Amino acid sequence: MRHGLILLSFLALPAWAQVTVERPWTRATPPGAKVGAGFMTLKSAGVADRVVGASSPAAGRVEMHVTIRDGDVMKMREVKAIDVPAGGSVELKPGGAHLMLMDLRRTLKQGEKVPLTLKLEKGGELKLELSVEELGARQPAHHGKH
Ligand SMILES: [Cu+2]
Repeated sequence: MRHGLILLSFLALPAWAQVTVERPWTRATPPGAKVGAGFMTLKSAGVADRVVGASSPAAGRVEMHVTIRDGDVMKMREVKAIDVPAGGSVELKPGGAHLMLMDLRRTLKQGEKVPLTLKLEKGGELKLELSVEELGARQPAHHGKH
């Protein structure tokens, strides 16, 4: 009897377990930096979903950005959602879509982990950790104040 109950609770995985995250990472920031970026690959084994928000204790707020080419200049624009296709994946990477950690509360140091929560339209909250990699130069120009 007891054995049966344990089995049942194990099978009752929430439906949102469909979206998974691979290799979430960010870059170390120079002292005093106010913004950082978050990258990862989002995969859906089932239905399509969308990232509709994100937050981190390390940042005042987290925005979702896409990178667009404007002549010779790469610019970032905030978007309301990032789509994860059904049975497919979307890669957040330098020069493409990414998360933007705004109003950083501290310096991000190489080797540490930064907690981050993604809010999925269907899947609810997904908690993960960005591994902080070395300060890289491959950073597109920012628009406006950041
Ligand atoms: Cu950005």
